[in-house]
Amino acid sequence: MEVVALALGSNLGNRESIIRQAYDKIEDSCGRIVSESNLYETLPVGFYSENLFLNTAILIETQLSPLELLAATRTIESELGREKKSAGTYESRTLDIDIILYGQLLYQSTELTIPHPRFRERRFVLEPLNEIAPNFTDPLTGLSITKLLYYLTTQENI
Ligand code: PH2
Ligand code: MG
Ligand code: MG
Repeated sequence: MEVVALALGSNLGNRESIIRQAYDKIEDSCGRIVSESNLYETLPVGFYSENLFLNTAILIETQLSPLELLAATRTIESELGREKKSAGTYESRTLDIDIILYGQLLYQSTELTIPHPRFRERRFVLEPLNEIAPNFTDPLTGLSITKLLYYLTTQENI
């Protein structure tokens, strides 16, 4: 059993309802949700859209391996209306579920990197995660979520 941090984002459709439905499906196919952040409304980062995101973070306990978890979350994304993405660029989506941390595991393959390679630069991930797991350690840097958020904030103000 591992404790895993997932980040969810939606900027198309009934965002809150989609996220709540995703929670139900995650409990059915991935594992028990042990904690949920509030919903954060955020501007799209890395691409232009008029549709704001709702972002959240959750902690789950799972028996699934990283690749099994990736497959399960991809299935939930497509069940909740996510369409195949065009290569290379970000676009609006009904639901994105990203695996951020998987216990203290470092994992790399062609399909998946854990910890998520860009989460340390993303306020829309760190802020919700800091609400529910401030002391979760990033195994790559050895820093807590609170410290990563603090460093991101100081960087933004240079
Ligand atoms: N996800 C992205 C790219 N940009 N911006 C916000 N605000 N929230 C997201 O979840 C998000 C994003 C890639 O998955
Ligand atoms: Mg993402
Ligand atoms: Mg994703």
